[in-house]
Amino acid sequence: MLKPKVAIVMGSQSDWPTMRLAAETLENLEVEYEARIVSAHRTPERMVDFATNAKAEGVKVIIAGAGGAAHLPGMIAAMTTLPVFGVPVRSKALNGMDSLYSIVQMPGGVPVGTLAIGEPGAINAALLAASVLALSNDELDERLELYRARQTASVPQFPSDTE
Ligand code: RP5
Repeated sequence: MLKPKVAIVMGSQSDWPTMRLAAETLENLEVEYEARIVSAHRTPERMVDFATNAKAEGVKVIIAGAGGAAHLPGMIAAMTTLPVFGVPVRSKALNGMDSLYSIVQMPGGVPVGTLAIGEPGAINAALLAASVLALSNDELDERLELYRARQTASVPQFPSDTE
């Protein structure tokens, strides 16, 4: 059976409060996704199985979130040519700087599109995934245009003293 076109994977249940923002963003854009826990360290065989089969199963974009020694996005990217967007989850010890550095500095040849640390990164990973899919989906492209238009309309022209 074909999987949804976007796969959201994360290293731990503890990443879900962050990665849920990616899921919610995709839901708002009516993009089907599947979210699952795949750990590079604790479930390496699950990771290999996921990364090596994703393309054949119909996945078009992978969003991978992890924190700390965050090898997950890079390891997945090593095993597939699908676009991989990495979300550095904010860690307790180093506030996500470790996650960011673990994901962003891939050697030339194995790309991971690295997003911002934490929730903004999760939201933007979903928007990027939607942008990729919208290249061949006009209706989704219109929903993305609408998302941007609403965002623009929500910004007041002048600051207010009342929050
Ligand atoms: C990483 O270790 C996960 O991506 C998570 O961000 C971090 C901590 O995991 P837990 O100890 O909370 O399961 O693999």
